[in-house]
Amino acid sequence: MKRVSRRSFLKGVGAGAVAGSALCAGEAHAFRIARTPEAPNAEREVPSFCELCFWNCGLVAEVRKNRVLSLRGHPQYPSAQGRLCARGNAGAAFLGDEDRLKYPMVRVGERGEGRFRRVGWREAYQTIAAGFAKIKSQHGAQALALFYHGTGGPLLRSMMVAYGSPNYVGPSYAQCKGARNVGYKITFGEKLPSPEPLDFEKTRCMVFFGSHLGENAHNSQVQEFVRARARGARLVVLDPRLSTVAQKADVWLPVKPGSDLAVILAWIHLLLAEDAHDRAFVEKHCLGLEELRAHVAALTPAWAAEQAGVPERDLRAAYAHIRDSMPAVLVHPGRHVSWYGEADTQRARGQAILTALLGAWWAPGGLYRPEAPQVADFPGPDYPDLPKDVDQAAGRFPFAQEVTTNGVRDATRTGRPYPIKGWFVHGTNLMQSMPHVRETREAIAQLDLLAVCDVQPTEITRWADVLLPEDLYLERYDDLLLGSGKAPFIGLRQPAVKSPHDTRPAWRIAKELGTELGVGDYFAFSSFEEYLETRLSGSGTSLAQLQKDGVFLSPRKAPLYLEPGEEFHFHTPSGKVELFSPQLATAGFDPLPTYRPQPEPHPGSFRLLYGRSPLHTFGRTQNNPILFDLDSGNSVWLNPRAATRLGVGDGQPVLVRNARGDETGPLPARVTERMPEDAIYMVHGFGHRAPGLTRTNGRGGDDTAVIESYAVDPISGATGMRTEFVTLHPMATGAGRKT
Ligand SMILES: Nc1nc2c(c(=O)[nH]1)N[C@H]1C(S)=C(S)[C@@H](COP(=O)(O)OP(=O)(O)OC[C@H]3O[C@@H](n4cnc5c(=O)[nH]c(N)nc54)[C@H](O)[C@@H]3O)O[C@H]1N2
Ligand SMILES: Nc1nc2c(c(=O)[nH]1)N[C@H]1C(S)=C(S)[C@@H](COP(=O)(O)OP(=O)(O)OC[C@H]3O[C@@H](n4cnc5c(=O)[nH]c(N)nc54)[C@H](O)[C@@H]3O)O[C@H]1N2
Ligand code: SF4
Ligand SMILES: [Mo]
Repeated sequence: MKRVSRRSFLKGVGAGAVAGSALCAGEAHAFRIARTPEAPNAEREVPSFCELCFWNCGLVAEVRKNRVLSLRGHPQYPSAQGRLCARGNAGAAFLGDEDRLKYPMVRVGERGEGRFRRVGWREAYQTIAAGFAKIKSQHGAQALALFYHGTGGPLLRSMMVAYGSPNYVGPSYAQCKGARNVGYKITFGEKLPSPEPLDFEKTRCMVFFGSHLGENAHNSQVQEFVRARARGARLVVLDPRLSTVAQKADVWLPVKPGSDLAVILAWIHLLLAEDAHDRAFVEKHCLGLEELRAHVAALTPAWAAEQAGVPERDLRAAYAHIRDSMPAVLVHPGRHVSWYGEADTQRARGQAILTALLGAWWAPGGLYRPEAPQVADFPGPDYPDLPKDVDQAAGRFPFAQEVTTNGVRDATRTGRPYPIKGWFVHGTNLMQSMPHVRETREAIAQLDLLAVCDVQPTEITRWADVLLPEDLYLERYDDLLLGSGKAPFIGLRQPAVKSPHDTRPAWRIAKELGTELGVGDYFAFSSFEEYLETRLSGSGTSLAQLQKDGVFLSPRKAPLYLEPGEEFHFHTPSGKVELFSPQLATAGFDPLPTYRPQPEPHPGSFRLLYGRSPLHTFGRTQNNPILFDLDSGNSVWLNPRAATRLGVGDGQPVLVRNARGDETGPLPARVTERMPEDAIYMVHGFGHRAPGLTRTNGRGGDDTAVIESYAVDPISGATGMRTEFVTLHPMATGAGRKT
């Protein structure tokens, strides 16, 4: 086993007894950056924050010369609490990786072929600026779109907005938490921030729908969950798969995929039937109790148990835990919720309504009231009036809070409601993060210009016309981190080391390319230190202080909880918590969440479910030398009876195929009772088809490669992606892997 070999390897390093020749490439690399007892001492410590996922934990880098010796969690950062997760710990291994992007390039071969010529930054900028100017003159600035995900994105967004484009989009909305934010906004008038404002400290009962903590390794959330559980807080988990967190639950409900709402409605039925809901909160703050009561009258536990395929007594036992813990019940709103389309906003509505009835909104042990710190804007000209974005122009997604990646992709493919001809892609690998890869390719084929800014040669970079290499997060400044939570905080990203290559940070690209595009006035700072210092004026801290401390905890202004009886105007049309939603009714949607079962897979096929490895983030860490060494491929989780029917043994290589014939794999079957019979499960992010990622290329399977059917939620615009049915095809054990 890899893990064992690595552990013994590290022990060997400690004893100074490992022969380099005995190591695989990943281990050898790990050795170069591992902190060993013989390693030299650090010359300095640089506080900053992690970018390997968007929890953005504070870190402290131990640095000697131009080398990061180790990373550790920042003790004062609320998101880190003194620790980094495995991914964060391994971050420094990216720095010396020969696979990283090293200089700007322009395409010489066909798009998608990955053949490029090295150029200077000036030529790269001029090529993009000329392409964008041509598109703007022919089609208007709305024909340009920015896809972004990461801390560098907002400055590039300023550049695009200044240039006149309204189409800036991220997969973190439409492929992640969009439907949740819309569901909570419709109900409470507030979307939920990241980190989610979950009061683990005071909770008596936690309820998770999916939310596979421990595999989902959001650092402080995992630590707080562990402390809550150790303190005796109860735990209810709904998940068709026996996830890591489900294994720790008081009650695990192995619901049929997509049936969570039936269970929620039955719990609401019980709360109202027993008159156990928080009457004071509901009377003072909520709209539509009587409509809700009528709506759930027939939705009994027996009905829900049947719909969800779980024992009624377990559903009732879970309810009893919840009721007996009121109001200190933490109903996790979920994060990756783009599962089944419209049902996702409706499920989020169900979770929000349950939270309201429990009196757990802005209440101890439920959801607390988050607060973000205040900083100044950097002064600049007013932004131009923007044309309608593609979704507004098409009159779709009336409740969407952001423009959708899928909306921009559709407009690019079809030219409707208007053509999109240029994309700037920063920090998102659209080939893996958006379902239906063929549609992404069709869209790219319509582009006059595709510029990509990345740090490593992932799939999307192969399609670029111009490829800009960014500094790694340990080498650059970024905009301030405005951390929301119990304690609002300001975090600083600052360089720990200097890039050894011809790479640049996003802020500099925004300023320099912006200048080339004629919008340099928006970036009128002579250094990024000046920009940061200006933004920090009046914030209670300074750049010098942040450079030293890394983080500033600013005092809260509003109380953490809503006081019983306190007047509060919710930001909904009625000013109340809308259990019944008149605005959904007006727009033609169910004003109360209505459960509709998901279709069952055809005989012989499986619903494809997916999730996280604690050792990887999406598709961005598989090639990291240390993380590759620790977890170098995924498997297909499959129920033993299904495996017997197919004649698949544990560990046997299989291909995963959809109805269209798209395939991924081979990857080993993991035959386990932890799966239901009609679904399979894969960790997302493997199965790379990018030769430049020399370690991970071709390893494992890519769920996205076989997700063709996806369900667009007409309310939020998000794409449900657990709607794909696939078949499994065993291969002879030891079959070679496809490249
Ligand atoms: N290590 C690591 N941690 C991460 C990330 C990462 O890439 N790596 N990414 C971060 C990001 S951006 C996000 S959005 C989150 C995503 O992580 P979560 O928000 O936890 O994602 P979910 O989709 O809720 O969880 C996946 C679980 O849902 C279960 N599931 C599938 N279908 C259903 C269903 O119909 N009902 C129920 N109740 N469960 C179902 C699956 O079996 C699986 O256990 O993770 C974050 N944390
Ligand atoms: N099938 C399927 N699709 C999914 C998901 C899933 O579980 N299954 N998860 C969804 C979720 S929850 C989310 S949030 C999205 C995530 O979607 P993405 O954010 O697109 O995630 P990645 O695939 O990791 O792509 C990240 C890209 O950014 C690059 N990168 C990393 N660091 C930097 C940096 O510092 N600067 C720059 N410029 N580039 C950088 C990486 O090399 C990589 O090319 O995917 C969504 N799509
Ligand atoms: S959870 Fe892990 S990968 Fe994410 S920011 Fe924190 S340390 Fe980095
Ligand atoms: Mo996400």
